[in-house]
Amino acid sequence: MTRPISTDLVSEHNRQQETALTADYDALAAKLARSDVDIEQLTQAATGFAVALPSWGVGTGGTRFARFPGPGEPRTIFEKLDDCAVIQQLSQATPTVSLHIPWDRPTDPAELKAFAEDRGLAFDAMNSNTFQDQPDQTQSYKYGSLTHTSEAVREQAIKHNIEVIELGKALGSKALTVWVGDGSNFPGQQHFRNSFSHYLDSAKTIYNALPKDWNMLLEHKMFEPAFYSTVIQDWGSSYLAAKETGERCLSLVDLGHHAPNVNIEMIVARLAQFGKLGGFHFNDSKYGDDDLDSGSIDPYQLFLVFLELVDFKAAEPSFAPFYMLDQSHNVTDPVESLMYSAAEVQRAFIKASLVDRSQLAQYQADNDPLMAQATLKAAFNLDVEPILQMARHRTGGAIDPIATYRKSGYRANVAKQRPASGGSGSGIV
Ligand SMILES: [Mn+2]
Repeated sequence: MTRPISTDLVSEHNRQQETALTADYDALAAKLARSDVDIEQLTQAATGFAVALPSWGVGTGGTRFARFPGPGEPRTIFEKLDDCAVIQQLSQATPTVSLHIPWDRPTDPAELKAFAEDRGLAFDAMNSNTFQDQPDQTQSYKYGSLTHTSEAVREQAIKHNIEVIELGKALGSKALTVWVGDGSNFPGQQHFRNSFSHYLDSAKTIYNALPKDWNMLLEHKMFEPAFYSTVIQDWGSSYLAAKETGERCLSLVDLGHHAPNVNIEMIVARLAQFGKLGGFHFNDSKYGDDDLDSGSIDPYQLFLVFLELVDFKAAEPSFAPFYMLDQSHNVTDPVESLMYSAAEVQRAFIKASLVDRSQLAQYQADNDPLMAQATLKAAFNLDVEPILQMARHRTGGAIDPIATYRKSGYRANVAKQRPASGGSGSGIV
């Protein structure tokens, strides 16, 4: 297997921190044992946790105003996978990559699959793109795609999604994520019911091309690029569309795609309860769809989302949603942001797993709100870093991924090999 970072360097870095880690881990184990919690079970849970990397996330993103590319940006899907391999090697929490077509369209899927496997990577959900025009296409998506008033445009968009499924089959993917920017900027511009009907018809046609062991994930977003109405704007529209489309068609929740202050964890609970929660795009935001790093603004919200996921998984062991990071890195090294974010998502999962469920149920039954929330806070306030560090250490990752990465000089090396170009397909989805 190709290891982008010297394993000697990783081992050496880990050796320097091993004594401190052992002391911290033992202390935490003793603390948890006093509450009858076995630290080893949590470490195993951390080891088994995985979140997919967005291929578009390893390039520098941007805003509507500007993009400031960093050194050594990946220019091809192969270079993107090289960067993803670094993240996986050091973090041990990101074994899969979510591709975006056409940005990542391979000329030879078998070659790409072998290249990924050699770097310890597999492919997660495939993403289609009908929110921008490609040079070779005959119809324009300026006024919509799957919901367009013109049948020819809708057919072109459907055909593209089916092509993405075919590519995904060759790559070993098991899901198609569909997001459309379709909507309107003026009241009266679009007939609400007709556009939604077009969406349902298009989604059903795509669904019929889906292999039996695949899921179709519908991503909703409140606004942008359409600023008055968006066809799949909220979880209600997403749920209705998923329900109408078919059993294996599920809703995907992107944490940034909601109105400010919306109770996202309750949306998660609702969709899960009715069997329609299929996946996540993790990121964080302050004002809108900011695509900031996961857990950077509101780690408590991330924890509360995982509280619902862990609770539902306990009730329905077959529950296995697709987890993906979906962030735009404007001012950081994307490799560092993705390693840090993967750990933040993993941390929220471990903290949610720590909550004393039976105690919480008792406080809920007793109508004791103060102690109910204190039960959540007791888990949230606990520093579980030694668990994450130990999980990485035992699986060949880095105890401190960022420090090890910086020491490796990877970014400076690729900057020499990858002269600045116009930039590859990266940005905000
Ligand atoms: Mn997204």
